[in-house]
Amino acid sequence: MQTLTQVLASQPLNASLTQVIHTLANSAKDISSAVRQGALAGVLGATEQENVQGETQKKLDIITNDMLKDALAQDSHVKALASEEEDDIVALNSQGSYLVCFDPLDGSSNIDINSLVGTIFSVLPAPAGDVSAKSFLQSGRAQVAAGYVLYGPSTMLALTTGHGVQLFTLDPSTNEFLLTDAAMSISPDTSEFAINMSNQRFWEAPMQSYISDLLLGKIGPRERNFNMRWIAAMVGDVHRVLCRGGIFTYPADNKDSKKPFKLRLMYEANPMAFLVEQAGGVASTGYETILDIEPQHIHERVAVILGSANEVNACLEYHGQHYDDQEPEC
Ligand code: AFP
Repeated sequence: MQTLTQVLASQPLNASLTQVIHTLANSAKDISSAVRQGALAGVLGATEQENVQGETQKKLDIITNDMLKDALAQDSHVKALASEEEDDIVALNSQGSYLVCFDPLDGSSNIDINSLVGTIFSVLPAPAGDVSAKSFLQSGRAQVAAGYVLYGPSTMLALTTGHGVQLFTLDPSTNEFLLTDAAMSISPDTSEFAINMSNQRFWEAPMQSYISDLLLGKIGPRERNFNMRWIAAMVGDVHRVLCRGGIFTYPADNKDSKKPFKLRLMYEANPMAFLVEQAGGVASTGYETILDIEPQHIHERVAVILGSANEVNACLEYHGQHYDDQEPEC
């Protein structure tokens, strides 16, 4: 089996980007050990702190954020980072060629129940000159690499540099990431959807009718039954979609008028959309392609509908009907 080093060497990447990917992968190995320690290392539970999202930070959120920050600070190719757990960007090496956005521990509310969590990362080119939050405001199309590390029964790295999606499994005996799928591909059709159904009454009309038609199954307009899965960690749900197809969505909702969207663009939606498109899938907000969004803020949130191309397009047709009738709610 090929190692991560061998696979990266076979791709047309410059040495500095290869180094940044190795820095992220090596830091993820350390995070994997910390997550596996869990209660034994006294790292479960919450702190008294809140992050910029207004969410109580779990101990491991902070520990893993600091591990990634320290690792990236030592990589001369990284000019700055943006993290879900950091209010503002963190300037690192002024001569660096890359910016890194990450969610250090996605799904952290799963930590205390020993369920799936992961690290999501996105690598952007660093503009010349002084770095600021504005430097990060590039569309997802500008990403030069993206991926996630899933801390599950196996620790797995899914990576794209724009040459398809490669999946690696961490070999505990050598602590090496070994290639276990050279070209992940999302089946165009699916009968499996992932959504947090408890928000149903708050969704916009197009999503209400799309999901209710799925639930009607054989007796409804889709004329087949559907299954549902919800891991409450995007990294786990997207991994399932990459492995066996499916549609994952966290749509707009009016539960809190000040926060119509849940998922963050820069370090959740964009990296996952890059992976999904590279694997032959589709990633949309319902009204625009995620990778084409011009970000306005490093912690911007968006609606996400991604996965099997034909099923996402079926969902978008419902939005198209709604969209044709009136301007989409912003
Ligand atoms: P946490 O990291 O706070 O657990 O949130 C995870 C997440 O951002 C994303 O990974 C999940 O898909 C989504 O939130 C789950 O949201 P619900 O808790 O509303 O189901």
